[in-house]
Amino acid sequence: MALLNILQYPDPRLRTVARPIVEIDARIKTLARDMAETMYAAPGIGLAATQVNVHERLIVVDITEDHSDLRILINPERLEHSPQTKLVQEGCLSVPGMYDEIERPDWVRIRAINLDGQSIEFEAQGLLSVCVQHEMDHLDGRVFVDYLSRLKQSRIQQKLIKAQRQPTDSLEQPTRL
Ligand code: GNR
Ligand code: NI
Repeated sequence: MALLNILQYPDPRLRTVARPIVEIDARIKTLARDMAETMYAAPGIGLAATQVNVHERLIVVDITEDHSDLRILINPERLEHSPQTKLVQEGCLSVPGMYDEIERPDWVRIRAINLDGQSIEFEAQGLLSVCVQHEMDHLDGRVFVDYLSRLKQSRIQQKLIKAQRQPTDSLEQPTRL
């Protein structure tokens, strides 16, 4: 088991579009387990392989507090989504300390492959829906801040670049944009 390094916005590698996984071998199984461990340690409710600089279509999600509903999703696809949208506050492990409301479809129907190579389908709503959509965006090189105004995006970049120079600075307190 290993904790993986998480890329920080605005790292250009977060823009990479991930490739589909064609074989679930030992490397993919180890990656999935290391990603789950990294997500729980952060702590976070989801993690995309893109964030650990592996550009293959794998995400892990667990929105429970007791770590009882880990989903490892390979090549996830959105089959259907509700016409109605919802505004939910999001954050991202690659954009530490920054939170803002993002509008997304309220529910989604997802198809993916699990670690045993089986095709699975499920409907998600609420926080699970938000999280799965947020992770699938990472696989396509998108970060939640892309949905915010240019002004908010430049404020976030300034804060994170400043914090990277002065690691003790400013990220202690959550920033409402
Ligand atoms: O831990 C996370 N919390 C979260 C909260 C609201 C909406 C999305 C998320 S995902 C985030 C972890 C992360 O950055 N995954 O890519
Ligand atoms: Ni994220």
